Amino acid sequence: MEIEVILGDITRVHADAIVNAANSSLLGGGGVDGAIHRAGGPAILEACRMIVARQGGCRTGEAVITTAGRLPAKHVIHTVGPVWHGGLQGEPGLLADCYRNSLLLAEQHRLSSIAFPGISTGVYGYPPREAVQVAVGTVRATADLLQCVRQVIFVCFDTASEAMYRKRVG
Ligand code: AR6
Repeated sequence: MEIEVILGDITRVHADAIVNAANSSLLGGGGVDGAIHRAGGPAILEACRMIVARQGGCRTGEAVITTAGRLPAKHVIHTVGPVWHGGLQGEPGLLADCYRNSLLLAEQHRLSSIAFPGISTGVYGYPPREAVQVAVGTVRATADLLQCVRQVIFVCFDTASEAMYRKRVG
């Protein structure tokens, strides 16, 4: 599997799926979630509403897939990261679940490329360095289970997190 690190806006990434750092309502919010819904248009929210009607939202650590609307990506995988409460309330395991479940969902849909933002590292307050460790570690640990998914792209929104990812990815 190829792991790539880029600096930029995930809404502009041409991948089979981009991952959204959503909340459990799936009905939008700020940060990367707001940017994805703004750029992708109403089709994404409409698809999220159908999922909410069917299963009542999305729990922390889980992932669901929708259309990407007008985005250059083909699909959006929405996952809900943990809110950081100091690290002793299961946050690392829940963050790892987000990456693993997103990758497995991409695999189920036979997608070959997937782009991740730094889930939980914005308003949810997860310390970036620890989050990078979980992100890269979980992608590597899940690689053996994946046949279709060949390319994972970490999309960094600032140069500080880009440096952290590059150090880990090597
Ligand atoms: N492209 C790539 N990365 C981005 C972009 C972008 N366009 N915009 C922000 N980031 P956050 P969370 C980075 O707060 O912490 C929402 O309201 C940002 O710099 O978007 O998981 C949801 O609805 C940060 O590193 O997500 C939830 O309520 C990372 O994306 C809540 O925020 C994640 O920041 C989720 O909080």
